[in-house]
Amino acid sequence: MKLTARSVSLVPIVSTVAAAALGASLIMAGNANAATTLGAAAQQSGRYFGTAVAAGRMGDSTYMGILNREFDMVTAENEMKMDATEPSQGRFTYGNADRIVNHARSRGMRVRGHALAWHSQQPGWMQNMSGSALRNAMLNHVTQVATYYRGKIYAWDVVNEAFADGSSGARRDSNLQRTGNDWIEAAFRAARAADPGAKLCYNDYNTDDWSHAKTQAVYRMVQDFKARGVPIDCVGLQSHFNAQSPVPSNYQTTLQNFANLGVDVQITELDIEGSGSAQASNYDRVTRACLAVSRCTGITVWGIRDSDSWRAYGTPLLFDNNGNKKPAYTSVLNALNAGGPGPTTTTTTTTTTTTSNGPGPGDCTASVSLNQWNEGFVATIKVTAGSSALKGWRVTTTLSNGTVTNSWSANRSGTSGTVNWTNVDYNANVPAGQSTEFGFQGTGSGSGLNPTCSAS
Ligand code: G2I
Repeated sequence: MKLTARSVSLVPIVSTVAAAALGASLIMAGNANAATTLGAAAQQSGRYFGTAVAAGRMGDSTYMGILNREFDMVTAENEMKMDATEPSQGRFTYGNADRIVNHARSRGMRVRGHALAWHSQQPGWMQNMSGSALRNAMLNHVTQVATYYRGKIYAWDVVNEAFADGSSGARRDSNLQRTGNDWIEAAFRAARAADPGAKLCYNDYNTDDWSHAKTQAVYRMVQDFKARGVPIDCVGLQSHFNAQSPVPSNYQTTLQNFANLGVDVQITELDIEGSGSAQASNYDRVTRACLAVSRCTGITVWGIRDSDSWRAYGTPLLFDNNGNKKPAYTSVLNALNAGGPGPTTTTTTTTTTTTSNGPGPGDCTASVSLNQWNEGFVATIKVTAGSSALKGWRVTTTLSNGTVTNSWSANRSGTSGTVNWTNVDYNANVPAGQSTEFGFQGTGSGSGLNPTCSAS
């Protein structure tokens, strides 16, 4: 970065503060402080950059190296779908999903859950069901899976691809749709009850062009849900683009219009067929559109290398088959580094406070991780045993300006002011040095919780 004569000559006529700001902006323009990975670059504006991960590729060191280096959000490509998690009715299997979730969380990446209810990739037993039996089976599936992952998922695609393509603006016909038009809101309510801390999204494709009937239909559903208090927090635009379905010129308008309904918007499965500078420029446009919309909270690409893609023939991703960065990668990184306003109506702050309770056996400490937005918060409290195992524990929190509306994995007394929490049966025993977590959701502010822990 060169300081030009023009910028130097400005210094004497601006205040010290302005001069400092000028210096900072020049440094940014010269990219001296630019982030060098997608996740870090997205974080500069409070956003995330994610990818789809396939459990079957987790033994591939090139794949894992790129995943661990570049991304801070993960979506299981197939492993959390209905056929994977409930292969026979009432028998839930989470092995492959857990491998992905545990890897992500151990690396500090967050997880988007995909997907709780969908007409596709249903297990065989569900494909043959109808009516109230199917409705109940679907709701049970949503409840069980969202409960199993409670506290671990940033956002769930609660319902995926429920609208028809083409000009009808109608719901897609499916066995789920035939259980009644309210199946979508029923799924959202079940998901909220099961995991009140997760953002709940409706996710679809071909909803990128504002003028399309399908986009308009999804918009009207979200508008209706917001008006009637159906719990929905976000809309996912899959954004699979190619020559037949290019990045629309009104893409940013679409993102903004959804956001204006009072939901977050996420680009959930981005891939753009093509190569070279044409592909790079399309990726640049999509990234900039998200950055220009304050409630566009993050972007996920649908795979890592071209060869990992569901449509590898279209070379639609940011890394080539050998794991090398493509021009598209550089354009996304540069666009992210150029920044944009962070989410305004939803600010996520994570604060950790640790309070110890003196030396000796049976002690514990408690720390809080707080996700605060304008109207409310979710607090996750971690209880860690001291030098000997806990057989039961009690945590006290202070809620000066907030009220608890929901809690999980602990017994509670009180909803505001001093609120006391004790273990439930299954998390009473905590081995020495190990931790367990409980959580709660509230309205107002969750700051100043200052948890203290004692053995009981
Ligand atoms: O089709 C692209 C995406 C559209 N939106 C929803 C996403 O969930 C969907 O992902 C794709 C996966 O990328 C594919 O990997 O969903 C496909 C199925 O709908 C996935 O394909 C399936 C194959 O159809 C199966 O034959 C295969 O066993 O992947 C499975 C696991 O490799």
